[in-house]
Amino acid sequence: MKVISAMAVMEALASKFRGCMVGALMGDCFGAPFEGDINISRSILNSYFKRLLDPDLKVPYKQYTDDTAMARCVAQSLIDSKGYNAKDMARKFVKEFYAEPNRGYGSNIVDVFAALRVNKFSDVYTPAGLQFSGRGSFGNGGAMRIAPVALFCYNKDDEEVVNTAKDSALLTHASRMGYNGAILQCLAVHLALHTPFDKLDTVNFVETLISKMKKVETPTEDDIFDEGEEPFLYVKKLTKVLELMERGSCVTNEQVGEELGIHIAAHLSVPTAIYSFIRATNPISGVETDNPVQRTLHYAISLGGDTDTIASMAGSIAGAYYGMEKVPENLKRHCEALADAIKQADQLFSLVESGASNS
Ligand code: R7I
Ligand code: MG
Ligand code: MG
Repeated sequence: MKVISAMAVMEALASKFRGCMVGALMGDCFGAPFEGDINISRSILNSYFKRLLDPDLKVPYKQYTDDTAMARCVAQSLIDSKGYNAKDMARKFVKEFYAEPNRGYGSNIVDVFAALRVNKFSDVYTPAGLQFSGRGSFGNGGAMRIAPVALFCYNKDDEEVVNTAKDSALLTHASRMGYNGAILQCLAVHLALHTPFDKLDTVNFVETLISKMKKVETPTEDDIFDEGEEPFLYVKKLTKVLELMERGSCVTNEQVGEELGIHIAAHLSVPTAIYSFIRATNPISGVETDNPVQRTLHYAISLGGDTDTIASMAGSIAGAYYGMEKVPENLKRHCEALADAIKQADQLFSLVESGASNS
């Protein structure tokens, strides 16, 4: 029997932390130029990636957008505070936004930043609650930035993963659809981190997420559902993911768009990102690469719509599962602030390794 040393196990985990942060960054940087496009041809994307992979190519960095700008704040806040600190995280979001407002933020979240600035962080949750006539935003902004929470909570139980994901999302996204999307994305990254490379059973992966989301979405007596809002929305979406998986490689981009969504709403993008990760565990017709991380990004972007966010969320799950070894060197070097993503991944890993994140 092969004996794996404790050191090798820790190295593999550190690689998963890096892969997660870098996968998220790559999805954002490489997906951003296509945001809003519909059904992008696989051959265009083959040329796009082939060009980037050329070791001699010298071009400006692909810039990151709000997805990464906010994920960097989440990571830095967890690192600085050694835990979730609502006021610190909100302050970092607002400072970051006013320093660089042109990163493609959602059109409504900027009102939350303005209100937080006015109330001087005396009440960090109320501004998000007032969005959309008091229902809160269902945008995917809470989910797109959640990967560092999954890393920080590596050793925590589901209840703490869920609570930390929910609280951090509530700073900007008070709608159940918005924060539950963040919870699902966080659970998916967390599960990918805990799944050793080569031990992935894709059906089991989704079924595990379904059983976790069943608990999360069980209504309490205080829950009020708006007209048209379904209970167990994410459980239903994940069940649809299982159905698409059963249909195999004949599922078209149009069908994914219709049945799961490619939209900025969390419920129309988080399940799509999970499906992209799973679909790309096998070769995909027309996608010219043997590398599973690149395949995940390529496939997620090819779906169109909210490409930066869906590719970023899919990339963070893929990176958390495959680890940094599978991230193509010649791709990642084109991302703005790559070194920061690696540094934050290492700092989060150190917190987990030292036990500082357990206090
Ligand atoms: O969720 P959020 O941070 O936006 C993230 C998206 C990502 O794709 C980023 O890459 C960036 O492009 O934006 O920002 P919000 O402003 O809270 O939500 C985004 C959008 O979702 C809003 O501007 C609305 O168009 C829509 N939306 C809603 N529309 C109707 N009713 C969110 N909630 C509602 C709602 O309750
Ligand atoms: Mg963006
Ligand atoms: Mg987006």
